[in-house]
Amino acid sequence: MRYPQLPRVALALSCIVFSGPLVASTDLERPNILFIAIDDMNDWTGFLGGHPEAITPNMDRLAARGVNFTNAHCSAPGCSPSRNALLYGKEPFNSGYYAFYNDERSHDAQRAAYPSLPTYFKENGYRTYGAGKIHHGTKGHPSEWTDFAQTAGNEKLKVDKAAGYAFGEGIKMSFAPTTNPYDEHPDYQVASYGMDVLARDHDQPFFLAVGIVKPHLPFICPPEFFDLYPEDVTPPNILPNDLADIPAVGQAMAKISDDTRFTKDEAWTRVRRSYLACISWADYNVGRVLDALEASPYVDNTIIVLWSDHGYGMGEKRHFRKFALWEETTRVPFILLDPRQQNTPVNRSVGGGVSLINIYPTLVDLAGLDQPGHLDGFSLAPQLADQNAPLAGPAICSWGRGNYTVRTSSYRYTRYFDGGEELYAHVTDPNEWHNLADHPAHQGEKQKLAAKLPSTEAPLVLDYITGVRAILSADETTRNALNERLPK
Ligand SMILES: [Ca+2]
Ligand SMILES: [Ca+2]
Repeated sequence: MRYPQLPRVALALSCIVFSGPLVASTDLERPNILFIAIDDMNDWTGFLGGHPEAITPNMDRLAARGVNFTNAHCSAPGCSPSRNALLYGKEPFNSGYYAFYNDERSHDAQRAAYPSLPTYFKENGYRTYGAGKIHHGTKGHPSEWTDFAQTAGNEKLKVDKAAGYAFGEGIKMSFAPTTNPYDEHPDYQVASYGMDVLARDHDQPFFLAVGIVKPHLPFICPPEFFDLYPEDVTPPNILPNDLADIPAVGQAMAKISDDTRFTKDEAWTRVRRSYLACISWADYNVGRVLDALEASPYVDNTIIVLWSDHGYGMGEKRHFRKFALWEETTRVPFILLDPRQQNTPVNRSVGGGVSLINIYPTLVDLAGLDQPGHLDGFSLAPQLADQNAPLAGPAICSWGRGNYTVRTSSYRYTRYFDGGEELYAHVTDPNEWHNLADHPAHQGEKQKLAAKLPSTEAPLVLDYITGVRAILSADETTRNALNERLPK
């Protein structure tokens, strides 16, 4: 599908033919990196197939050309811990950054301990450019960036409330079309900055980070993107009593008050349609950057990585948003493309459980740099060469200290800090409806998966602990009980 009513959408990326001899990377100029971060995008994309009506032609084309990691998962289902893990290359259970850290001091502490991904490239001869949401927050730190663009926030945006839905008065919980011109939207500006950098002459390799913020709340974007979708978008598959077999900590993560307000307002369909519209808006802006790369002299020597910091619940298990350890919230879009690879077939995908923690070592590897000693994860270069190459480790996701889930090609196993467990067999139960943790026939598999969970845990770094609060949001009795058992 395309965006027929939009002025400029066609992408010729799928038509590009890469030609030339196969040359070892050490013989080439170092590759540039185009690093596209997306915020809160779950699998409701064409290339992941999580929603039948999702319209994402630009990312779909990128996925078809590169390697589509169809079973990719964040290190933590929250912006701050997910991005900290990815950008510093340390799992939360090794860094202690399990939770939300808005305070700049936490970055100072991490920077002192190990170089971030852009810092490492900068220290190794790259010019680093960024805009939008790369770390949690939209300010760039001078130690990391050659240049970091300041772009707009949501403050200028106006919404057509009559054409959508809003919960409360503020803009944060708005689900409606905007009335502003495109260029007043943050993501349009972020993409424009990326296009500008790609139009320049570069005499050094570059690392360009483009941080798209939609589909993060508020679910607002130009009306043309709402018009792509029917009023009655298809709801996800939901089992009414799905939460019943989930242990207490998991139930608390569901935050069913979020579900209740939309149910009461009969707003779920509008919320989901707005989310899909924002996904297409994000895709449109990603497409503008990909167009610019394709039109540049750098197209044959620029590695592209596209990822989202975590997934999103849309009413499954009575859960909305992130902050939980289920498939909807941990699974993310993740695409890698190395254009230096020759004669590779299109539509390659890797179905094994893969973590975003691997992005740092992978980019370092593909750029031919030395691996920093502090990194968790491993390079996915073997999977780029051969989609069936075995993976060197599992995908682990943490939410708060002591709560972990592991995802393999066919199972998810979760264990909470109080010992509560979930086990899902994805081959027969892709919606994770039936918790098999206590089922006698699955104890062997459960033990094997449990052995993959972290055997040591860094102490929780305490300064701003939204992550811990998130598991304290059930009813008061549960909350008090959980509070007693929280890791100190
Ligand atoms: Ca996020
Ligand atoms: Ca269930």
